[in-house]
Amino acid sequence: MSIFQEISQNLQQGKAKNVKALVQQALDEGASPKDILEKGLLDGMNIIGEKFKNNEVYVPDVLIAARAMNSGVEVLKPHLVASGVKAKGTVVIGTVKGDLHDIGKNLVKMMMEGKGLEVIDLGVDVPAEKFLAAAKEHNAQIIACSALLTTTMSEMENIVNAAKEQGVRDNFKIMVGGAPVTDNYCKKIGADYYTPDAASAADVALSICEG
Ligand code: B1M
Repeated sequence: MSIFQEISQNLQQGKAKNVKALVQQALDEGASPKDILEKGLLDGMNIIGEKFKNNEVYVPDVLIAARAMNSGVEVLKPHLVASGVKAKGTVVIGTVKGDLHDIGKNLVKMMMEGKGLEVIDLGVDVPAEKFLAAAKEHNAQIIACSALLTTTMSEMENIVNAAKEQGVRDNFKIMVGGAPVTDNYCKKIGADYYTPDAASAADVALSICEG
C-alpha cells in the first residue's frame, strides 16, 4: 500500500494521530505537499463524503474523519503555502441570524475544506450584513447559509435582498441549506443553489469555484 493510501485509510477511520505522523513521514520521504493533499487527505475525505451521502457512515464518523483531516492539514499547511498550492476558491459560511444550530453547518464546512476550498466560518446567529461584509473582505465566490428553524429560514431571503440593495448580487453565488430548506424555497427567495446535504453542498461549491 502506498503512503497516500495509508493516509486516506487512516483518515477514513478517524485516526488523527496516525494521519499526522503519516503526513510528516511522507514529507520526510520527499513526497510533494500537493500529492499528499490530493492523493491522501482529499481522497480519504471524498470517500467519506460519498459514504455519508449513501448512508453508509453517519455524522460521528464524518466528524472524526474531519478531525483527522484537520490534523493532517495542520502539518501540511506551511508546506502548501511554500509550494504555492492555492485554495480552489473561497466560501463564507454561517448559520443565519436567530439560529444557533451548527452541527450541519460544521459538516458542510468540513466537506468543503475537504475539497480544497478555503472556508471562512462566521459561526451562528449571523446577520445578513455580516455575511456580505465578510464575502467582500475575503473576495469570496460563495455565501453559504444554513438554517434549521422554520422561523429563521426567512433570514436567507434577507441576505439575497441585502446583496441586491448593496449592488453586489452578481458578485457571489448564494447557497442555502438545512433541514427545513427546499429547492422550491431556494428558487422562491432568489438564491442560487439548494443542496440537501454536506457532501452535495461541497460538490456544488467546488464546481462553482472551478467555473
Ligand atoms: Co433544535 N430544533 N432547537 N437544537 N434541534 C430542531 C431543528 C427541531 C427540528 C427539533 C424538533 O422540534 N423536532 C426544531 C425545529 C422545528 C422547526 O423549526 N421546524 C428545533 C427547535 C424548535 C429548537 C429550539 C427552538 C428549541 C427551544 O429552545 N424551544 C431551539 C432553538 C435555538 C436557536 O437556534 N435559536 C433549539 C436548540 C437546539 C440545541 C441548542 C439544543 C441543539 C443545537 C446544538 C448545535 O447545533 N450545536 C439542537 C439540536 C441538536 C436539534 C436537532 C435534535 C438536531 C439538529 C442537528 O444537528 N442535526 C433537531 C432535530 C432533528 O433534526 N432531528 C432540532 C444533525 C445535522 C447533521 O443535520 O443540521 O439538518 P442538519 O444538517 C444537514 C443538512 O440539513 C444539510 O447538511 C447537513 C448534513 O448533511 N445542511 C446544509 C445544513 N446546512 C446546510 C447548508 C447548505 C447545504 C446543506 O448549504 C449552504
